[in-house]
Amino acid sequence: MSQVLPAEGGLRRVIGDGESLPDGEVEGLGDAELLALYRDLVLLRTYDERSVVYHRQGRIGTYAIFWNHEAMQAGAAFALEERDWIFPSYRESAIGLVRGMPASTVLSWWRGHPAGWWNPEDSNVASICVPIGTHVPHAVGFAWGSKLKGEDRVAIAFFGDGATSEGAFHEGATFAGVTKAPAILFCNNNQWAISTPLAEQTAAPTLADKAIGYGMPGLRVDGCDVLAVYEATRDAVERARAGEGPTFIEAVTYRSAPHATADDPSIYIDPERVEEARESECVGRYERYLVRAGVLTEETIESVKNEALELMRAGIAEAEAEPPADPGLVFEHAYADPPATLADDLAELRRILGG
Ligand SMILES: Cc1ncc(C[n+]2csc(CCOP(=O)(O)OP(=O)(O)O)c2C)c(N)n1
Ligand SMILES: [Mg+2]
Repeated sequence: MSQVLPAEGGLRRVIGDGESLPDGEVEGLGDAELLALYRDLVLLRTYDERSVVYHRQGRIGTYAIFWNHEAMQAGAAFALEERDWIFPSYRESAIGLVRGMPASTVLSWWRGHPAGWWNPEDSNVASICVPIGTHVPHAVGFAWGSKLKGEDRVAIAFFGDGATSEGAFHEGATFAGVTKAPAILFCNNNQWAISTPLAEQTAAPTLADKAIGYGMPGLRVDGCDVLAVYEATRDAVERARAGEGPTFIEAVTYRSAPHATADDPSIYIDPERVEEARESECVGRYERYLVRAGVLTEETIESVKNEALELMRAGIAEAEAEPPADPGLVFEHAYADPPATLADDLAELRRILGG
């Protein structure tokens, strides 16, 4: 049996600071790939920033902000092939965009409209999981099933630091280790589970330390360094494809926006840490890296950002042009045998809504 070593200690890093910290390189990534990754980052950032505005304007519902989580999402997804499956949490709600999912679909999801219920098989992106950690066993089961069927597919589950305290995470990770499923357990360690800090989540020195208990390697990476995230995920994908089983990746960042639009973090978070995190946010960090490397010009920056903004404008227009959903859908799939009172309740709801 292969030996599983203790988790990595330090954080993997590729991008320098333009001063004392030198820039590294990722083997196999040419200018075209580096720019494609930049486009993905900007697309996600633009989606996120516009969504907060749309929420404030009352055009979408409560929204889980992922500002400064884009490097984890874009970097990890970039290491996958289209045939590989992504199991997102609410924090990765828009990750389908990097697979070509229309912005209107994700915006419709946040509008609570059925146009946001995508078919997972269209882009190999599972439904957004709101219960914490319950999609970890889904992803692992999917990966194990793919392995049994002889398919060459990897499944990645994204979840937070808080999810590692959940039973579902433990069950999924145990299963992944035992079945040697081609799965990647990708933990966005933003150090908060709403208002619960990491120190109250675990007494383990690092979350990656948990991996050895499940018989899988634990990698630790700077979650704001898109290239380091990409490289670590690529390593995990290679292991999975080689039949060596799952990998746990802990991507470390510090949550630098509210948990969601309904949250007021000022009463619990450390504002200095937030300021620090915002100063070295992941999109600007990669942008400066590419400019230093001579891969990105001011002109390209502007056109990539304008393209993303245009996509969002078209996306919200399309989402808002959807005819209102039938309120009966709320009840349609809830009961095999609807209680007698439900018809009256629905009639009352239709009356209130003026339908
Ligand atoms: C099973 C379950 N318990 C509680 C909640 C309420 N809840 C929503 S988000 C959240 C915090 C999760 O934190 P973390 O896993 O670190 O992910 P993050 O939001 O930081 O990305 C909690 C407890 C839930 N959605 N599901
Ligand atoms: Mg968290």
